[in-house]
Amino acid sequence: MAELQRTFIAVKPDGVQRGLIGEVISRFERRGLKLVGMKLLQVTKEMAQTHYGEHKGKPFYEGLVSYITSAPVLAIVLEGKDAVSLARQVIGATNPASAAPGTIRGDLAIEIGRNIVHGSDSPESAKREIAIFFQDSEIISWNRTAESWIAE
Ligand code: DAT
Ligand code: MG
Repeated sequence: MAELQRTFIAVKPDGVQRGLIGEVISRFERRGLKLVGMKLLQVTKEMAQTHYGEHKGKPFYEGLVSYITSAPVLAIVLEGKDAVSLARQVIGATNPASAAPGTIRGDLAIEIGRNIVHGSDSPESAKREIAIFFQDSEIISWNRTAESWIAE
């Protein structure tokens, strides 16, 4: 039985600057994932370092932190059965150059350092990342009347 999960998604500065916010949200909505949290924010260096802590020390780490803090980010929480892996499927492979057509990165990007969108890689990462970006009170539990047409 699929597990009800929440996942953290971010439209990164390149996606915001390129006017792709609507396009990205639309893909998750159309897939059937439910939006339960969303806000535009300027990510601080401290938040970026916490969020990307697992990559500290890697050659791309400093560039990654400066990229993610370079312009506003749209932070999103999605909910649904197996939401974490479903959202990763919608996003596509980390490097857009090898991401499948039909995915966000495969359709809209070409380089790994400008891959438009972040998605949590596990339910544990999702919990950790959501806590960096959202207060509990900013996550809205709501009843979607179309639910039974999306999931049995
Ligand atoms: P993902 O964003 O698909 O979860 P990740 O967690 O491995 O990928 O890496 C986080 C981000 O860091 C990724 O979206 C882009 C950047 N990145 C990862 N590997 C990289 C590399 N080899 N060179 C440059 N940037 C990289
Ligand atoms: Mg990751």
